[in-house]
Amino acid sequence: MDLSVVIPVRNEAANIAPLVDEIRAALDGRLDYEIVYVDDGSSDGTVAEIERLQRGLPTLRLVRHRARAGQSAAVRSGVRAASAPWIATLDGDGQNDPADIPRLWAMARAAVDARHVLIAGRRAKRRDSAMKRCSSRIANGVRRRMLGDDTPDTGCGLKLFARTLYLDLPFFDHQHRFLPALVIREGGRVVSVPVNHRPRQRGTSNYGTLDRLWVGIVDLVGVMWLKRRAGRAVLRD
Ligand SMILES: Nc1nc2c(ncn2[C@@H]2O[C@H](COP(=O)(O)OP(=O)(O)O)[C@@H](O)[C@H]2O)c(=O)[nH]1
Ligand SMILES: [Mg+2]
Repeated sequence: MDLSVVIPVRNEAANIAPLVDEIRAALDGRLDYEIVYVDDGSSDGTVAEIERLQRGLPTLRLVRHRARAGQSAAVRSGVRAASAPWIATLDGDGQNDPADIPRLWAMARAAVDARHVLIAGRRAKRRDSAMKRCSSRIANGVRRRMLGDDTPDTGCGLKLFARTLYLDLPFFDHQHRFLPALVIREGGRVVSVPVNHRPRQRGTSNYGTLDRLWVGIVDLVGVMWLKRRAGRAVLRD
């Protein structure tokens, strides 16, 4: 198997079937892949919908958390459960376009140090509310300056990386918003790629704006500390 597409979901019942169709349209016949949904205590029938689709699609997998642990914990559980050495993450609400995955895959395959590279989607034309776009632009600017991660958009859910690279990273809640800085801290590098972005068609966002602001500041200080205390060892050949 080449690739595991890991999708964290919370209350995305109406988005499961359309997204699975799009992933199949983008990857069938091109890659040997599986889809790994990670559900976090959804209450809207998300699990039943995935189980319904599993009957016709053995490469569709479901990992479940007993209680809500958050988007980052869901990504982590999905990567841990993944069968393939390469991972593509995708939001489950249809805002990320699976048609972009083959291009990220080709870039990873072309990189000499591919196992140490994070291919990060950059939402070229962001399709969110003005409030979200504005707060995200400010957050990206501050984070980029404070962490020097040279990544214009770390919040895009579409990313591709080696499973081993991700599992080496320190974990904390909301880690998924700091993957570029954490990969660079491990001696890796980040390639930002312009990708499509679409408005959410169904369901509602799991996030407000201010709830991410406060925890974002605390985490930023935390990652600055992690970076300062990296003490990374480079093995002698
Ligand atoms: N498992 C899990 N997934 C989550 C959680 N919060 C958000 N997600 C998923 O993460 C993706 C992005 O979240 P979304 O609500 O669209 O955030 P937004 O795009 O920033 O408004 C979607 O697939 C959500 O279902 C959570 O607490 N647990
Ligand atoms: Mg969304």
